[in-house]
Amino acid sequence: MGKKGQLKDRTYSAPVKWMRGKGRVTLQFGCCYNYALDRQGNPPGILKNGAVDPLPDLFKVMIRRLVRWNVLPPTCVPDSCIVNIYEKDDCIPPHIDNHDFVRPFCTVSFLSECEILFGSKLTSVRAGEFTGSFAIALPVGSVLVINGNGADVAKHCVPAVPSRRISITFRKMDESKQPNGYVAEPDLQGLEPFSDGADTNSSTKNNKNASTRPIHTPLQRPAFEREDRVDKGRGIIAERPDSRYSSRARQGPVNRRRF
Ligand SMILES: O=C(O)CCC(=O)C(=O)O
Repeated sequence: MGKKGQLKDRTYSAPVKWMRGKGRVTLQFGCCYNYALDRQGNPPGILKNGAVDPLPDLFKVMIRRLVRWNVLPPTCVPDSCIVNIYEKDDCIPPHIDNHDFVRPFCTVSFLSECEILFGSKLTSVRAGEFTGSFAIALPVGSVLVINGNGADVAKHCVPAVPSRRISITFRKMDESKQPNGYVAEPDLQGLEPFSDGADTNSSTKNNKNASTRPIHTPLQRPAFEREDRVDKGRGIIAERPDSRYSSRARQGPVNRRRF
């Protein structure tokens, strides 16, 4: 749809692949932001007037689950996201997510596993390859929550990926940074996390006629609730959907390794 021009101006972006590691395709929903100063002189951050499409319904389903399953707090219900489409050897260079977005935020991984690298100093060793102090695996279907020092002190990057991969990074905008004319999504308001054993679905709580059938049945519980990997000191929480996928978190210098 992006290629066919069926999306708003700033939703789809496909930079020219002028060297290894460059050229990741992105789709932005809810708002458009710059990683760096652009040709029009807009500084890094959320553009006040960038025309993008609203969050697709399926992404709103994911957001509701992220909050109801306690992955993100109800104070940080995402209202925007970026989809990164990496072909083999594409990367995302070291960065700290702009403070136009509140913390925590999270990224969900699809199609293939790769690693994300964290460190206050991430060094480029050659096109698409970096060294840093901490690497964490991002298995298919995993959710990585980034908060605290992991979001604000350490930079992060995804070095050149071994094969096609898609990630969706969900973030909530700082209210003062919302684009002009922004209208909050009505179906993302009033979300509350489930509490164990109770049906705290807000539509059930607020609507006396709503079904009282518990919707938090064992089958619907996410398997990864039992498989969390938490590194709260660094502000990084990784959750994986099941144990089929390997999980590795490395500490200490990661030297001249291809990630
Ligand atoms: O692809 C990823 O998992 C990370 C994406 C990311 O860092 C970003 O969108 O700012």
